[in-house]
Amino acid sequence: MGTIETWMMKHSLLFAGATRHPFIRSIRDGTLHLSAFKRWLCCGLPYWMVQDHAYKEQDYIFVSAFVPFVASVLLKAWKESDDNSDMEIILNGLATLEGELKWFKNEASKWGISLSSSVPLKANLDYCSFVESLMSSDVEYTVAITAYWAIEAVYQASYSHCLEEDSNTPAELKEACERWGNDVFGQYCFSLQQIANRCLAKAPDDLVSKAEVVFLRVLKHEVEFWNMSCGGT
Ligand code: HMH
Repeated sequence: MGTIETWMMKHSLLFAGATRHPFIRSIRDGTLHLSAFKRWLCCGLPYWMVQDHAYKEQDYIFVSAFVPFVASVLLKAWKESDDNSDMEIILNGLATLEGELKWFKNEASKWGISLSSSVPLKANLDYCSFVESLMSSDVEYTVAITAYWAIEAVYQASYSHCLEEDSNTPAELKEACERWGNDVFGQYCFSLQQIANRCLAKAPDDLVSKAEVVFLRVLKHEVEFWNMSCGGT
């Protein structure tokens, strides 16, 4: 059993808190208010895509902070990894994010979302600052790859839950759920988990502890992101 699996057992309640949030439950049981979905969508939209309309809107920055973060993980893999295939895997993730950005833009127009009327929300800002802090060259590859895995894994586990046989997810939300809930993305998250496990197995105890703290902070930020999507701040 790898370090990640150990943490998943140790922190199973916290992981469930992030992946079985009321927001996700309400998608799954078909009771989500569409305004909440739109809010989530707005919040997930990339910053650069709406610069013309809403230059200072914070709602849109998560994915745009996440893309350079993944690029920073790629850079660290090149410098610090002992396995060449890590770079290919991370590069693949970056390429997928391009499609994600396009999808967000398309969804926004589909749902008639006005990008210029969004309000900056604190939870998103806080999450983005956290992601930005992880881009620093002082953050070790082991810690960064763990964070990358955790950020993706929460979405994968959350949205795949909405696609299970007994779910009642409304047809119009299925496409969104499939973005992160599909098996290929599940496999991708598993490959990130294996990289993280390999790095953690070689890391000294203090670095493993640092990565564990980062994992828990990702869970906390994800919960706050869902809270915000439900109508909080
Ligand atoms: C808030 N967490 C959030 N947004 C995302 N798009 C992901 C994780 C994964 O891509």
